Amino acid sequence: MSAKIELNIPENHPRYRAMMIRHDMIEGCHNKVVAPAGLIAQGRGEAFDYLMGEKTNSFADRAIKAAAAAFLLAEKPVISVNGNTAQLLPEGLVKLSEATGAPLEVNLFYRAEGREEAIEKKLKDAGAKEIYGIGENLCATIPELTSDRRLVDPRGILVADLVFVPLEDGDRTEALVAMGKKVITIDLNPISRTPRKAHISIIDNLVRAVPKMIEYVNELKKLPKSEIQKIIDEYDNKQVLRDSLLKIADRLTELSKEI
Ligand code: PTJ
Repeated sequence: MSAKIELNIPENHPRYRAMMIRHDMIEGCHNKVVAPAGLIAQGRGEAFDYLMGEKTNSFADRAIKAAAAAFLLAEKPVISVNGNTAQLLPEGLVKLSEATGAPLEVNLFYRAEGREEAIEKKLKDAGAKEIYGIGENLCATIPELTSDRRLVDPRGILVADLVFVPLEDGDRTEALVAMGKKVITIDLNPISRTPRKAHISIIDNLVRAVPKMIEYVNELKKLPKSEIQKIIDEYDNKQVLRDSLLKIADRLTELSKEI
């Protein structure tokens, strides 16, 4: 099967961007960066994005700001990268890593031959210099986990005090929280176990949230530590989750009136 898809989507199509991303993900699947199940995950994300108006809502903005603050106060932050995130926003992940000083660590749920290398190449092409979690460096385990996500880099996730796990499955989030680590996630599905278990849950699309997070990191860097700490102290993750569900409910009510 050819990896190239002939696209004929007019730029004025109302869902042009989402459709281009969809096809880029399919391309990523042919190139082994994205797991086949990653396409299903992308579709689920798209559905929730659609329900929330395909924009960064104020509850997501609050979480993005708190996440930026948490990165700045962490001693050993790490950015966990899976196939979907590597395909969706490789340059964004590299820039976030540079802005925060947090290394990128590849951590996969679906380990298949060639995937690790394909993701490493994707990140290196985007400018990454060092990537954790590759080859022989994948030699530590998280004992609380049984999936392949248990394999980690002893310099990264194993010893991190903060782990950023965008587009994650619930098991590892729970395990990382149980290990005493601060966990930040991005997940468009507020009902999913990951955002319910994480400390900071960004209910937004990765492609919008990460660039915004980089902006906040660069802005907050100029503040004294006490003010950065205040942002975290005042942050309420449960309220963010509630607001995101209410947003979906309100939007459905509005839409029902238009019919
Ligand atoms: O590359 P691997 O092998 O590590 O596998 C990665 C996937 C994503 C396939 C794996 O972690 C998985 O199966 O994840 P889940 O359990 O499907 O969860 C992914 C979550 O991300 C879902 O709740 C989606 O709604 C959400 N999601 C998908 N696309 C986006 C998103 N959230 C934010 N932005 C997106 N673009």
